[in-house]
Amino acid sequence: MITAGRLIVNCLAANGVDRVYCVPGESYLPIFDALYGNAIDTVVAHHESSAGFMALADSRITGRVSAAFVSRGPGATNASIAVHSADQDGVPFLLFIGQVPRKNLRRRSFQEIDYGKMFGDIAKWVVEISDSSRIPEVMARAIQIATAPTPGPVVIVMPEDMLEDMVPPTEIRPVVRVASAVNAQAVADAAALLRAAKKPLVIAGGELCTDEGRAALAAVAEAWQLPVAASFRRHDLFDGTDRKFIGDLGIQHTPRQMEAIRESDVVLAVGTRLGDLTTQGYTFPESPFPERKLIHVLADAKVIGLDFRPDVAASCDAAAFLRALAAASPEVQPGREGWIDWLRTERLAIAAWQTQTAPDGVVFGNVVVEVVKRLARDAIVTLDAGLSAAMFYKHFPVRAPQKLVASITGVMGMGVPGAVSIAMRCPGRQVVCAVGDGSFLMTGNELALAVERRLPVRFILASNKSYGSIRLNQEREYPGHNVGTDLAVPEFAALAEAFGARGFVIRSDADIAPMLDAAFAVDGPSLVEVKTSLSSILPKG
Ligand SMILES: Cc1ncc(C[n+]2csc(CCOP(=O)(O)OP(=O)(O)O)c2C)c(N)n1
Repeated sequence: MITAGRLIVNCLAANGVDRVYCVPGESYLPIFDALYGNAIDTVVAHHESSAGFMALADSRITGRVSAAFVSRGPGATNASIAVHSADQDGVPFLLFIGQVPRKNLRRRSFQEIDYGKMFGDIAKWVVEISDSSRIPEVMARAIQIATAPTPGPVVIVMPEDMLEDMVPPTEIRPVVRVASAVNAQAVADAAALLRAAKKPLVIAGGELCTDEGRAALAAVAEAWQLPVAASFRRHDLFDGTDRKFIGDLGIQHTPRQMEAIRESDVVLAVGTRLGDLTTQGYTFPESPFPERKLIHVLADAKVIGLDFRPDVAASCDAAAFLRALAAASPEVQPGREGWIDWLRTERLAIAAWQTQTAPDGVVFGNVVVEVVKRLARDAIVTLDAGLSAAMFYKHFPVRAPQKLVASITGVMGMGVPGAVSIAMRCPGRQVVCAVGDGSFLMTGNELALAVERRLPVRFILASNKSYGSIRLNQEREYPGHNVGTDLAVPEFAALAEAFGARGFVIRSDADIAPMLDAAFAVDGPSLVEVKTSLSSILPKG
């Protein structure tokens, strides 16, 4: 016989989980006992939000389910941010929470929360394991639900006394991936619409965030000569230097660019849930009845048709559909070159950068273009929230195998922990993290982990002493009334040194190249603090 805690860990191992993220709590000690001497790598975070963010970033790289363990009450509330992000980003994530002993349940006992109520709106499933004999079944169900389209978070609650139950050492079999067939009629109908299209456009989403998804997207765009937009913040789905790529659909458009995009007569939305930001508040395509032909392909059938009535709809693996479509006798209407060039010109107008100066610090865009020049062909860049991220979305043309990892939901705090877990997952690959001062001060303490594991991550920190993105909106809406957006900050390079990393400071444009070169050459983690201009990002005049 083995403990219930050990059986839970065995279930994870059998399903390919080789690393777990945690902040310890006395409420789940038998789990640690099972992890002791185990091949699973236990990563100890400095805050439960970071443990969750690290797991999410790990999943984004591996495509597999990830797991974090936290304690009840305070630990669970700290971790809730990652559950919300996993839900919005569609990431398969298991959050394990220690719970009060079964005899104390529903008595409002010490640090008790009813997690079904707490996570009811943001998790795909919340389960409290009160009967340890059901662990194999509950774990299989949890992983199946977390990984099924659209992937998302499952919360598993473990009463502490249950973890000590002795149970048989059941041999665990991993969950299976459900195959979904591509419907030949839907492919033929989509092909017919594309053959007649004068101004087609692809909107590609997160379901294509795999090597095979990217390859299928590239193949269909080439075969049919289709311009491609990524859904909100999914820039790394398509070669950013390809003339058919027009960036993401989201919040950074010029009116001229949106005018061009709205000219499209057939939209192939593939692997995307067509959320509010991608669809410009449900106006492109128009909800509920689009003013153009809509082909919607998504594994998650529950989403199709809710907001937009498609002309062709298919619920299947997005990459498989695209492979079939690429082979469905493509024909391209005359004038396609001009359509692609028009869209590309508007994209390049946004992506262009000219060196700027400002009286109150370095203009961050000047640094971004120099960072991009130093990125390796297989670099992985993690972004946090804020204006520093916005500059990378505009000015970093990602090309596979390069990757861009950021929370689609715009949460602050994922950049640093995400970079740390990705560096652990991908030794030998260059990992760069861009982060604002506000976001760094939320979870930047994971620098300690980067130092402990000697991870050569490059942290590029834009310090404008402000919650800059909010300040920008505040200035627009309430000019001069600046309350709540100034930020007290430390000397970040010195802070990095105190953690045991190397710290560098960019105070002027002349520092940019030498400081980046020095930081990129460090054997171990390095942080570049950029004394960033705030005035340059505020509304002019
Ligand atoms: C956890 C969380 N809290 C608050 C927000 C709202 N918010 C979005 S961006 C932002 C400011 C980010 O500041 P900073 O990291 O310094 O970047 P900057 O915008 O100055 O470049 C805030 C407060 C959020 N997205 N996530």
